[in-house]
Amino acid sequence: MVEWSESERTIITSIFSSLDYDDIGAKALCRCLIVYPWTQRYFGGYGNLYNATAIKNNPLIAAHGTKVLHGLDRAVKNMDDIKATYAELSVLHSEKLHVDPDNFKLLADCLTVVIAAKMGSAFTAEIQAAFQKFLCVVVSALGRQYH
Ligand code: HNI
Repeated sequence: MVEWSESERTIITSIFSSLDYDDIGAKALCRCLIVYPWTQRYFGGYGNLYNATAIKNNPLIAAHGTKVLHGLDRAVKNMDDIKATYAELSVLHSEKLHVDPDNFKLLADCLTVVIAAKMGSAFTAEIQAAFQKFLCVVVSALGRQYH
């Protein structure tokens, strides 16, 4: 089981409590689709993804970015059992959506970049370490039901 210090818990909760889900969610998903274009293959029904401008202006992508970020709320609220919290979501991504689990890490890294850009110098090394630890646990939990 993953151990969390009080300071890590405080950092994670405070990042999410002040988060603009629409802005950050859309930016993180857009960045992932632009920087790692092969991730676009899962969004074939989302309309125009022709280039970076099209992706950034696509309202379906923006809405899905918000949804993914809200998916992370569940991990924030259940930090001591992220594995069980994501069991169902992992099955969905594996068996129904057939998302390659390597992509979870790519999206997690895009989210880190977007949050770091937003927070600027407030994104200290300590905050980065806690945030990346959190996302690492999320990525691992989402990949648990793959076999
Ligand atoms: Ni993901 C659906 C959360 C990474 C492709 N995804 C969801 C839903 C949540 C979610 C929540 C909605 C489930 C439902 O409807 O019950 N996804 C997350 C989280 C991460 C993640 C927390 C990682 C941080 N998903 C990814 C990645 C991809 C991805 C990396 C592909 C590159 N997800 C999808 C697709 C759907 C999806 C595709 C279905 C979308 C739809 O329109 O139905």
